[in-house]
Amino acid sequence: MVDRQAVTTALAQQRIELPSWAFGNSGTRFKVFTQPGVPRDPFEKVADAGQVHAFTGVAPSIALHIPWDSVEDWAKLGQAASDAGISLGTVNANVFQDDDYKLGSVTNPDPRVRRKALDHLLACVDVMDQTGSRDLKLWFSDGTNYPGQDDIRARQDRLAEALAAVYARLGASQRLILEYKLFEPAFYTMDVPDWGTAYAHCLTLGEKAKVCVDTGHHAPGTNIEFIVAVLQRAGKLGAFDFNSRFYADDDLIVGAADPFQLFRILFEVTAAGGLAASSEITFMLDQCHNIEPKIPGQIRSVMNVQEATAKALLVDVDALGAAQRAGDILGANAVLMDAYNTDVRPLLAELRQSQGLDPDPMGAYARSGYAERIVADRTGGQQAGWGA
Ligand code: LRH
Ligand code: MN
Ligand code: MN
Repeated sequence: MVDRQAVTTALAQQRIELPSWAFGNSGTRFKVFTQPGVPRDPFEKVADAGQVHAFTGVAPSIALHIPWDSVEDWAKLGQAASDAGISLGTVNANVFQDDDYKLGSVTNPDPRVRRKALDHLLACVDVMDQTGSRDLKLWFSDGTNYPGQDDIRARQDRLAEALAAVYARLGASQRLILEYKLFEPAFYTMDVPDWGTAYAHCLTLGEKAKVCVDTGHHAPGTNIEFIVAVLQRAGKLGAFDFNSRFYADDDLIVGAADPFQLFRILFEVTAAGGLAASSEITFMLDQCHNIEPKIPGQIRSVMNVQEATAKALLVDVDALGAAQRAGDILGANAVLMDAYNTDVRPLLAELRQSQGLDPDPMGAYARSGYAERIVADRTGGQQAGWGA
């Protein structure tokens, strides 16, 4: 039997972190479509993220990307976040937008470039000291395009050296979260292409190093929930970057392309206790809204994660365990599918009402007039970060 009260409590405690870059203009390498009313600076991104939290109640922090979100006075940005009802979250480093990094950042054959990249990563920890952020998320665009271009093992050595230096700089409650990506921008080798490489580095580094699973960073057909289960079992699942993909790193709204996959991932997480208050997993979105409006895009994303989580929590794990022990293949599968096929929207609407929120976050935001206000007040919106 599923304990409905426990499901509601778990859903009420869920925390989803929003990416600052979801609020800025973005696009593909072909075209960035600008939208009226988008933020002109990090303060306005924080304000917009606050709206997503105000209408959903489960998105109380915003991840920053440095230098896209660099400000003179971090305390002032922290204050703006708290005024908007949220806090500053994960710091994402950026060593992928500089001509110097053509042959890599921390894995570059040139020691001068490696030093420059490492200095940026260390500066990001300085930022964390000021923002109070727990996590430093590292994604490296480093890799090679042609066989023989560079020494694969030497690049791993350089990577390990940089990671060790960053790790040594972390405070007692700070963590290093290493993100992997199969391909792009490098096409022959990426230096951190998969969870195995990320895991191996994190294992060497120690307890404060964990892996980030970006759902868009796998080959088509990859069983992501299996990766999640293995990492979580090893105590090495530090964060998710949630998004949807049809082809590659599409960064579409999470749960839009394949809601069943999102359910399967969240079932592994919840079954292993990953939603508990003591859980060390950060549930972050990593998306852009190239053609759809951004704040509603984020609200929809948060709701999609909530719906998949609710379904995952509704799995009758006792019945599932009994069927599994009995070797009842179809029975076990039916238990899982029963939960997936449940319409959880009324349950979530009730939860919101009990929290003093509108049961319909999308409608409530549309009615709030905020979208019209920012269009009137803001001119010359900022690009999300890349391609500018
Ligand atoms: C790389 C990535 C990484 C970056 C973000 C903007 O594809 O997923 O997390 O920081 O996109
Ligand atoms: Mn990512
Ligand atoms: Mn990505």
